[in-house]
Amino acid sequence: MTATTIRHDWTLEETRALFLMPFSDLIFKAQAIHREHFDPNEVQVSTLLSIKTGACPEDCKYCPQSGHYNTGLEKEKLLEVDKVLAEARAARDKGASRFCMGAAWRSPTRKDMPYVVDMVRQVKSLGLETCMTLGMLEEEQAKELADAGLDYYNHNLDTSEKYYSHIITTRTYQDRLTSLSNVRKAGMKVCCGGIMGMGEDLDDRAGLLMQLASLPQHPESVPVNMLVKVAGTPMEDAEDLDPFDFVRTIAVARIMMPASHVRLSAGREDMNEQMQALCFLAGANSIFYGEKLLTTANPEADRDRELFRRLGIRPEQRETEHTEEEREAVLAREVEHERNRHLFYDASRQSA
Ligand code: SAM
Ligand code: DTB
Ligand code: SF4
Repeated sequence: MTATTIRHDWTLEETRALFLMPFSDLIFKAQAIHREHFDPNEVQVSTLLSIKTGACPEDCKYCPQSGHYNTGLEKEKLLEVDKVLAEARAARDKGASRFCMGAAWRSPTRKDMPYVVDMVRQVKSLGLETCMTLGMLEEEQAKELADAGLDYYNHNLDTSEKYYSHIITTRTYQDRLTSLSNVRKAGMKVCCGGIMGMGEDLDDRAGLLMQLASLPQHPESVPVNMLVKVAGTPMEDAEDLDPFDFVRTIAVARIMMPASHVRLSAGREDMNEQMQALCFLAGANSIFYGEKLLTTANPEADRDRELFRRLGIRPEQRETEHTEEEREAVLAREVEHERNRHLFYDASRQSA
């Protein structure tokens, strides 16, 4: 069987027509395309950590971390690298292949950069794939992160261009596209998707997927989030989206971006197992694993392990599986790095 061609020229009419297909036909089509590109019984597993929580200057109406709303969230400073490393090790030992670090920033400042660059280097040296989501990025910043070994950068478009101003006013759609382009220019992989259930209509869901599929290169990872309604945000009473419309969004994403990982992202805590199984059937092949997303709850790891067992799903192995020799080299690099860090800190203490 020849694999479906990767297209970048989907029209709104074509995308809308996919959304309007009879449900069974849509799922069948998505699953058939899924099987051309992926093992249908493998799901990629990432773990998330909030490295800087709350007090964000942006006004994203869905977000518990925006400083514009009172959500009762305890704000935190940028975590120390050692704490991040301990969490990354624990995630790796529980089976995550990618570690995603998120900060409640509009964009990283000049002062923040050396810290996050150090984090990338050290998390990477554990043999994990690395991902960060730090807000908007300048070209130079993207390059610095790429040079440190950052594999993925997450920056979502969130919704259609048409609906965007109902959700965020402190930065534009174009700002987001520019950051995405900077990430690509620096040679990193792109993780970009959106949120469903924010009061958008079918054309907005279609418009978002069309934007993503018309990027010069499809994002390697497409997170499809179901809105987590957090008390205190303007979206706390948003009307529930029909769960089948969420599944349809996953199926259409799979059809339009056949070679990308589609992530069943936020919102799983409020979904039953049958709904999650439908999402996998529609072509989702990535999840966040671990009890917490950034600030809100995610299913317990045990529950996910049990779900995978019941569905016969295996966690996807890291893209670059390490041989014993490579693992030793990674370990040696880690030890060397630790040693250098201590020498550096000892020296700076002596000169202080
Ligand atoms: N501040 C950075 C930014 O906005 O790019 C990074 C962190 S931000 C929390 C990452 C993404 O989380 C957002 O783009 C949004 O898609 C998702 N998100 C935030 N709050 C959410 C919620 N309540 N429900 C679902 N997704 C949410
Ligand atoms: C994405 O699309 N979803 C994740 C990740 N990228 C960074 C974040 C979801 C956050 C949900 C709300 C919270 O836990 O604060
Ligand atoms: Fe800030 Fe990101 Fe939340 Fe928007 S989504 S308020 S930029 S943390």
